Amino acid sequence: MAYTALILGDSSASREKVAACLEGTGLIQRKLYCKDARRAIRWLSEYDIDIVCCDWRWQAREEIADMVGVLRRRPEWHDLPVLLFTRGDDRELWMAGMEIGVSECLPLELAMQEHRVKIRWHLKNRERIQELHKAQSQLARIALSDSLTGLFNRAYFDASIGQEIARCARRNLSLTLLMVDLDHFKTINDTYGHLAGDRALEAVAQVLTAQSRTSDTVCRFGGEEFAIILPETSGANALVVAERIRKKIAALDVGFPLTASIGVGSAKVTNSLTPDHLIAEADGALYEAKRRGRNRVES
Ligand code: GH3
Ligand code: MG
Ligand code: MG
Ligand code: MG
Repeated sequence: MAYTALILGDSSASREKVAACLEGTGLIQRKLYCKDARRAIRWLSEYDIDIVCCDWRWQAREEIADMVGVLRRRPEWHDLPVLLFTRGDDRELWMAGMEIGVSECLPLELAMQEHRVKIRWHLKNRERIQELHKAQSQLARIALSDSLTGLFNRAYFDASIGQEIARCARRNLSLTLLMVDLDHFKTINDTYGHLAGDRALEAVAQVLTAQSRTSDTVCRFGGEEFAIILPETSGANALVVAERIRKKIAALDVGFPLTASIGVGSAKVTNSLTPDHLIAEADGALYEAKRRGRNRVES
């Protein structure tokens, strides 16, 4: 593996010394140099940097402390190795460095073999942490999505409806919830089989995703019921969206006729609005759509 290092030092002599140290490890392929911490932060956001190496002098401590503080507060840099190179093994200086969040303090004069071992450990450690993060976000995604349709699942819906209500309440906005329920789906399963039913659910999910905005949250609420949260959307605008969805579902070719009924629940959001309130409103409208013959939108 070849890594990129960012070398921070306020004189070219000090930067050269640090560079020579890194050179000797044989691990670093690319080196970027900079003189001040502000530029270091800019370069960290522009380049793919694996390790930061600073020349630590007591005079530069505040600047370095600020930079490390910024790095440790940002998730993307939280685990970035930051090494401080010092002249001699000044334990006081090292403790100060570790206190502000640096990964390791090394004397510039240390034997190259030891530098190499320590630097490699930090680079590998970061890779391990990044792999864990990746696995963690994959698990989170699985936990919150529906495996058949790829839509968000009920758990995600429950978490986000409350958040959306709070957000819209702060800004005094409208919020709409669409409840989409497929018509006579039990008969469809009984007639064409559950696998054909599953394919229909997938096709409907695609319609819902295609017809909604990125700010909308499309969820599989349960079985053959879907919920769409439309933030900052009035009931009148949502009716247009719902009608478009209804038509697109009816126009799908899944091998048999397929229609949906849609209930629209809308509210100008206040702090007293609860998720149950909005769900009950959309459910009531959905019930009305079913009662009036299905393949309809009601609000
Ligand atoms: P209505 O028009 O009143 O909504 O009638 P319906 O038959 O759709 O209503 P009901 O709620 O009685 O039936 C829903 C059916 O959806 C029953 C269940 O077998 C089916 N279903 C739920 N989840 C799935 C699924 O994951 N795959 C398949 N194929 N069918 C499902
Ligand atoms: Mg149902
Ligand atoms: Mg149904
Ligand atoms: Mg039913």
